Amino acid sequence: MFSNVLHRTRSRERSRSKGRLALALAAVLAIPAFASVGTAALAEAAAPGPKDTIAVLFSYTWDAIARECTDTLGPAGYGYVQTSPPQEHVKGPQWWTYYQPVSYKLDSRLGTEAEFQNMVNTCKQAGVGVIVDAVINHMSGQSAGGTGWAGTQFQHYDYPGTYSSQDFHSCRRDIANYQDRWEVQECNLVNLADLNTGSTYVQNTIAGYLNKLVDMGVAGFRIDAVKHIAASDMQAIWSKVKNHDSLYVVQEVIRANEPIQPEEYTSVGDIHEFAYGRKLKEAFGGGTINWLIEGNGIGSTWSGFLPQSNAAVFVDNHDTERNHETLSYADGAAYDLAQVFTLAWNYGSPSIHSGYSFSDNNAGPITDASGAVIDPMKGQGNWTFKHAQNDIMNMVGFRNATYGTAVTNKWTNGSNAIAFGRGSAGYVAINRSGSPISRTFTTSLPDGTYYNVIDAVRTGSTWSGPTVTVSGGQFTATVGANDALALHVGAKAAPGGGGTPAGDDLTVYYSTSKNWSAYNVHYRVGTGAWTTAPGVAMSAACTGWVSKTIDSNGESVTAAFNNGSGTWDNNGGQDYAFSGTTAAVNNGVVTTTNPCAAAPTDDLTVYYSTSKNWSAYNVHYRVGAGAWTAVPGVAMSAVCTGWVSRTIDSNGASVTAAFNNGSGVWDNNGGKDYSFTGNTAAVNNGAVTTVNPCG
Ligand code: ARE
Repeated sequence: MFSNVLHRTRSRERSRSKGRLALALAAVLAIPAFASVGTAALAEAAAPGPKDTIAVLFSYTWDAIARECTDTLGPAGYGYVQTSPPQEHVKGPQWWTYYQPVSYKLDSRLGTEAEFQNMVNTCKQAGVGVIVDAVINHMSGQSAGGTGWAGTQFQHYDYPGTYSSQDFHSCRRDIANYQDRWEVQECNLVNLADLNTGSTYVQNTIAGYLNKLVDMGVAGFRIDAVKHIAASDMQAIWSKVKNHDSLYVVQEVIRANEPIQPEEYTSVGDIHEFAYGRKLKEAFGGGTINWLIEGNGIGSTWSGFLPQSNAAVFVDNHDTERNHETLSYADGAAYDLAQVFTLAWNYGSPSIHSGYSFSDNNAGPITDASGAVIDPMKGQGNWTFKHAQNDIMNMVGFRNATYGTAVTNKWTNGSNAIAFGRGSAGYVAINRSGSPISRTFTTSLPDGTYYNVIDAVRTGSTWSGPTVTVSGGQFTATVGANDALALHVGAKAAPGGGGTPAGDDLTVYYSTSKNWSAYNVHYRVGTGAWTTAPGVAMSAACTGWVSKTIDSNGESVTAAFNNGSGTWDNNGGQDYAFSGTTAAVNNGVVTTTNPCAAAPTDDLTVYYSTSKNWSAYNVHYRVGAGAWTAVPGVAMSAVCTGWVSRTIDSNGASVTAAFNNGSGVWDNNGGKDYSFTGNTAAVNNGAVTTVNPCG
């Protein structure tokens, strides 16, 4: 049983803040309410940054999110993953139980605190920040009380150890009239016990919960139901959160013809622009999409849309996929094309919803007998895995490759097909009609062959699949019915694209002295994600060696080798660390020499007669118009009786040279220097031949 006695002493602030009274008054007087909120003491919260896509892994367990960060989200370039609410919640089979907190213990049917911490760490390692869905407006909606997931016994307005009756607003009936600001912010949303967020104790308790998550390393929050928290209260809470300027925040204020508007909350962070998702349903779910990009196109210049700097967007979220306010996974191609559009367009920071299919709006995710959610796996149960769908995943890469560029080269057919570029970095064409469209598209892309990332598949840095060739900025292609085509500079087949090794790649050679039947390299670049074990196959390079070229971008590579059947060489448990462009591993010994280098054919070997009887011979030279060696140049060594030689890496270019004894005695061909081409030059008393004197 819970206790009715005061279980803690503290000072409470019971009165509403003056700001809230002013707001309530403003509402009564029909003054545009957000005009009276005044200046927030807060600096603008962090922008999401160039990797601004959030994967919303709805109802995923912490363990499954950790796995997805490593396997799909990190490699695809998602900047964030949003979790469902992690705190202790009421019990029940419905999905929405975790929107009814009963304590701030990190113990839920999605995982334990230890699993949560592991997820945060793993995602961070994969370059993905964790965003927590924070339910801070209310506690449970259980009029009869109950026992929470982690065993906390509670009553509707009493949560021992966290809140008691005085911590809730006194209205204690449901919101009936959304036109009444006071009612929306002080009465109960669907019977959910409404916290008195004007009280210092409540603010400190909420901030304590958020700060615990910040200490665990989360990157930001989605603030649930913030319309029901006065903006001034939200600002006060946010001012108590550590490092809040470095966190990414997105708030849920559903835009409606009501007094409380999203614009009131911009000082805390971004807000979801619901109008965006509604318009996408109208366009992709209806007949025409051309109007989405005409003029300035959908975004901040449209009336009733948040400014670019505050907008977060989605095609759908977990509420709208159920209430049909937007499209959802159930809309098939219309939905996928809307996701492609959202990732290619430049309005707001996008969230990609990924949950499970359902026919009953209340149906929860698949659980075990205890009610704990079973780790979602691709292809199992009813999970959609939208975040890992090839076109969506590759469009996250498109978005990252085109970040910061303007929309260019717009085209529409006047109804259901559109195309546009993102500066000289990308180009997308979307066909929402029932027939294919063939045409010549004009882009600002550099010439070259590009993968169509809608259909092409990326494995590490290697692409395979359909390509188009851009020439003079144009390409001709057919975009299938209800299909799309997207090109970007990060997925070029040639020249210099992801499909060909670049100058900053690392080629790793591994000796076949172990006689394994297969060789794999399992690796990560810098602090990026590890490949999925066993890693990638190495292929025969030359006798005794296999190799693999890794797109390391000049960064260090950590690696281990294996035979694909569980036999590993991980350098005695330390892994191997490589840098530069070449590494060769043979029985634990690492060198930076290419063991397969063919005998050089474009070098020059210069021979010099020892008839001068110098005690040392040096050649001072330059290749082509390159730099001279430092005086006295490089030493030549005895090669056969009467001759010294030196091989110069001339790459087939001409070499200009002079010889000396290292002590100031020079042979510079009478002041003219010597000039050599080809592979062999021999100098004897001023005479030059191209014959090897050592035969
Ligand atoms: C469930 C039951 C209720 C029951 C309650 C308490 O469905 O019948 O009374 O439990 O026992 C989610 C589910 C709810 C669920 C709740 C608690 O969607 O069904 O209730 O969890 O478990 C308003 C809010 C907005 C809110 C939506 C749903 O302004 O903030 O309603 N959205 C968030 C989340 C939801 C979540 C909650 C808030 C609660 O995204 O998933 O609820 O934490 C107009 C207004 C909008 C209003 C909308 C719908 O458009 O402009 O402001 O949204 O109508 O009423």
